[in-house]
Amino acid sequence: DGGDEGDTSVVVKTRGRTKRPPLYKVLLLNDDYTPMEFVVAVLERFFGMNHAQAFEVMLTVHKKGVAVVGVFSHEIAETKVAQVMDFARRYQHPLQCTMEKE
Ligand code: NFA
Repeated sequence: DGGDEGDTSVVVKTRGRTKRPPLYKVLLLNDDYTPMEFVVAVLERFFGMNHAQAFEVMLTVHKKGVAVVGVFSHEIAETKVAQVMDFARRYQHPLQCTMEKE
């Protein structure tokens, strides 16, 4: 009886180093024209901040020129940047949002 069960073996890799995917900072840039309330609305809508947090971060961008508004995977960061840029364009504000590897 040769048996017809076939090979049920499983390949197991024994590698110790697992590379975590890189994270990306999403940055909001100051400009002279975008209304403060619009920036606050952006931070509430796309970055899940409450009004007080959003106002505080908006003021940081206003005073320092730039601030990190979140840290995400590449795909989520790209989506956030696109959402902010689309929203700003729709209301014809020059607000800029970018991402950079952490
Ligand atoms: N500097 C803008 C103003 O005075 C406000 C602003 C804050 C714009 C943060 C962009 C980012 N209306």
